[in-house]
Amino acid sequence: MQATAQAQPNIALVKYWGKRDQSRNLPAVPSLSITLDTLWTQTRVAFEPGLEADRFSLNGNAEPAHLARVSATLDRLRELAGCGHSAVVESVNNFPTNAGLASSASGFAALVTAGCAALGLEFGPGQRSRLARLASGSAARSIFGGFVEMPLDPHNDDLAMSLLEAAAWPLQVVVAVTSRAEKPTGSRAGMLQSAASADFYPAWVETTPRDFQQARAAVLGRDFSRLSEISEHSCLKMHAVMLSARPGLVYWNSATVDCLHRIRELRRRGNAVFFTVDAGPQIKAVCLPEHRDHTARALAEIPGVLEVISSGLGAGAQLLPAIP
Ligand code: 2P0
Repeated sequence: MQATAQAQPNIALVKYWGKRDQSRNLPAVPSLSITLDTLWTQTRVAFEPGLEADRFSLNGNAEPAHLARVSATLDRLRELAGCGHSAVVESVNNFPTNAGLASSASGFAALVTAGCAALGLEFGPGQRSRLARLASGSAARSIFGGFVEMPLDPHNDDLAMSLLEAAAWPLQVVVAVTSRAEKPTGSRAGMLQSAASADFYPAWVETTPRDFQQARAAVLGRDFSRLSEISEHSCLKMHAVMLSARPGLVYWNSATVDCLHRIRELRRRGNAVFFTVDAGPQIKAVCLPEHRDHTARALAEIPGVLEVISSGLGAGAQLLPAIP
């Protein structure tokens, strides 16, 4: 009754921000993402008869703050499997947690994949994506590799699905880490605050389906320049919504802004690169492979950039062999 799985974070190029149904955790807007390969979460789940309550550790430390969401996800799996045992969940991230690097995406995708296997639930990626979405909207996308879309489904619960395999358009991502601190406002709280108070939120919900369709077409047509334009627009529009909340949500620091300008300068000088920023201060530069090293060097030189991590596009969540 144990299994270990690995999942990678994904970076949204058309962002998910806001929910149309909180209890079913359904997004207010469609989203499109790329799954990374260098950053990962590995999670071992072991259901143990006689254990009094679930236990959760991250990087070797007990994490009571995250236990409720982990247990809620395990409860859904236990119900499906007819199992009453509590579980020990041990997770390891090889990147900063809760700092805008999509750790909840890789974390819950790995948890669902390992938890299903440990309980003998032989679910395909669609069913696991649905379970992951209930835990965290972006986690639904990390079940899949490469380019992933999550359209809105007006009749059913939304499911993420593969749009294009990683090998079909092997973009690179350079992540500039500008802070390792946990962000002050988590995504879930930030989304609720935005929906409740941001003047720009209705425009966001109205216009994102158009951005999604255009980004989808750009990916299928391998049109980097069009994808750059739409992705930067979606990112900046999401941050405009955050800034227009009351109180305004400012996830950037000065290095974030310096990186953003540097990436636009690199593009003006002929590099195929664009930026995106999530609910945190890290900058992600998405580029063609031949422009990766130059981009990484340029971002590493910016004061306030603590670390630069390069990644290709990777696979979806998968089981790992048991550690002997
Ligand atoms: C995204 N983010 O599309 C956007 C961009 C953050 C900024 O999806 O409430 O942690 O668990 O469904 O998945 C982060 O949202 O939120 C997120 P919940 P989640 O990647």
